[in-house]
Amino acid sequence: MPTTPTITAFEASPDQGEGLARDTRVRWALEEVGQPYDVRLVSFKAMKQPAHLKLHPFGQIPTYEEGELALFESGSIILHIADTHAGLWPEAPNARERAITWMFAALNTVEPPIVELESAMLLEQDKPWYQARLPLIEERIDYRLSALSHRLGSAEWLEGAFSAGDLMMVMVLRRAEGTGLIEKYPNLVAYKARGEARPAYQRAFAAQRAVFTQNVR
Ligand code: GTB
Repeated sequence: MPTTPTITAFEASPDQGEGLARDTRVRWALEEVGQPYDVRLVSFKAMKQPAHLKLHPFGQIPTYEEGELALFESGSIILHIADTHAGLWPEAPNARERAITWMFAALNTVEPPIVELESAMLLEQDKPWYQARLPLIEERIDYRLSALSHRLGSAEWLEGAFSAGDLMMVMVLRRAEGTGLIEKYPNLVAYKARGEARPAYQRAFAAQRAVFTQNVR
């Protein structure tokens, strides 16, 4: 009997159901491959308690448990899901390796300056350097979005067929929504919309959204 995996997600996500926390990308991957899953919701306090720290040394979500296997880091979780199910690696030669490369690019090259911008906007608005620093971060994001836009060109997905690399990249682009930075690149806007239109994404989004709507009184 295959084990149903359990993931963790915020009990009360600060994004109020916008699907920006990193459990959504894991939910999306599970939906793409048709793998049912359970969710354990955790509070910010519980995340820092020993039981959760055993699963996630940095006291964060998401985590992934499947039988004896316990994982943290959304990238490693999605890699595992893609390796153990059909549907997230295209079939062309080297496609798995190319898709993994795009997963790393999303996590390691595109996402960091976007997260830096979020942090600055959230935590540094009252600092004297804020106004001067903002354009510097935006420039770094733009440099990466411009390169991504150039590489994608008029293609539907980054490596032919949809892959875990696209899943990760679309989720990272979502984090820059509303900054005006993606909007400069119509092909990236369309690429993100294509990802969001996938039925598996829609199911994942609805599932994380339900956590928020069911908690709202
Ligand atoms: N590198 C790890 C991964 O990819 O899994 C990063 C995990 C991570 O950042 N987890 C965050 C967390 O648990 C939630 S996703 N934070 C709690 C803590 O550190 O105490 C990041 C996130 C949080 C909230 C929003 N939001 O509200 O818009 C967006 C993204």
